[in-house]
Amino acid sequence: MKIIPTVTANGSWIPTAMLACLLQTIACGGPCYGQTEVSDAAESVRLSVEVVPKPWEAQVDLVKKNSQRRPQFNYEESKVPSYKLPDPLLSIDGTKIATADDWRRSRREELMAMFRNEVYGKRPHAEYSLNFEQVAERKDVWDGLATGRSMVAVVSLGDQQYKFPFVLFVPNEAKGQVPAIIHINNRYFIPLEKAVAENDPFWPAKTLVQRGYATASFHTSDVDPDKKDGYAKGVRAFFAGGETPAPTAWRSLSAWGWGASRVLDHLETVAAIDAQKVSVVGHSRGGKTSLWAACEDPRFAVAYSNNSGCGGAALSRRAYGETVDRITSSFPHWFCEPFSKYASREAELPVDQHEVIALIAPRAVYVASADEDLWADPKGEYASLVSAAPVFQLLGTQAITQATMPALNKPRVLGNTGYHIRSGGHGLGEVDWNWFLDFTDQVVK
Ligand code: GTR
Repeated sequence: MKIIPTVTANGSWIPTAMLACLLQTIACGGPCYGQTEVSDAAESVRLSVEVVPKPWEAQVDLVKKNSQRRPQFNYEESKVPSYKLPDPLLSIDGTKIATADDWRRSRREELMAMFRNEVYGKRPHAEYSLNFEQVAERKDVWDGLATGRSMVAVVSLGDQQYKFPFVLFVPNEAKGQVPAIIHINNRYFIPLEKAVAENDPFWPAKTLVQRGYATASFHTSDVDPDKKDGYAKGVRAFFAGGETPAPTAWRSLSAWGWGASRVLDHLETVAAIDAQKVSVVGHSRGGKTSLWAACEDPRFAVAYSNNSGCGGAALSRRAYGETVDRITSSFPHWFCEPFSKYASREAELPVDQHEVIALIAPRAVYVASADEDLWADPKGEYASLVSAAPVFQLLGTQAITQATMPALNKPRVLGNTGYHIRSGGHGLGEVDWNWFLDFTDQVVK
């Protein structure tokens, strides 16, 4: 048996005589590679080949439609001006960061300070106590697969309390401790009974348990109302005693991330859960939050940002889809005030969003985009992940470095980074979860 390298398409046996002809006629539509096994006896050829599909590009008609609908925003690749990203491995004073120690000792804090001062705001330093109340428990959900609990986090400052609810499922019959997933629900609160009765695709608790994970979910607005004028009722006002927030004080995205950390505080006390293996997951504004939550809290082992776009995974300097101008005027409660001064002056930002991803390294980060969600700039989300790779590498893990996008519906994973772009629009559903869980299985199980 000889092995002849060749280019071809399916997996069938053909006579060798046909091979040359076949090679001429196959239209690969992109680079192809593979191997052909030639059987001496049968004079036939085993074609075992992989055709590499084309990197993702935005659908032409969608670009047109979006450009017409929102002419003040750019959707055309040819109109993205060139930009230069700040180097995550270059300190403000010009020192090159050459070792993992340099990163940990100085550069990481320098970047954190810039993101706190300019983008997400600074969290308060407050001595508070934290308790968890169990409101309800069901030990036998899904035919005994899991125990479900309805919980309330109680944050106390003196005699004042701030409470927010969350729901937790823990697998019943796991061998050893299980990894867990904290879901930041930016849409609605899913109570225990509802989560048991319906496997909501946005937070498919049953699927996650079936895949061997414990999982908890809370609603963003229960921590800090997702409204321009919601401040007074949220945890930020609670900590500030109702005072007007300083321009650089934390805003809602950071407050929601803080909420995810409080849920993690609880998971650390659950014996069945391995608290070293907890992922934080969010979609859209929740995806912006999950990234920042993992920057602020190094206990998160994995961050998953789904269709997070501007202020999340997407690069601010890449002028495509949603802009700093638009996001800071539509959602002024998400980012601290200085962020808005970079509207139409993104090149002056001292940081860009690839550095949010870099701040999570060497822990795992998975970014997901959607084919029709051009507003979130899939290319900017992918470029951001790739531009963080030097930091993952410096810290001793592999990361995706390929500049070209993967094809539609072809997840790409390398080391502690993963990415996919799936068919369809803005949303978090079964397909995203499945690919994300495949990744998490590899990095934490
Ligand atoms: C959009 C917004 C995005 C994104 C999204 C969401 O309207 O422009 O930045 O976060 O909402 O959270 O659903």
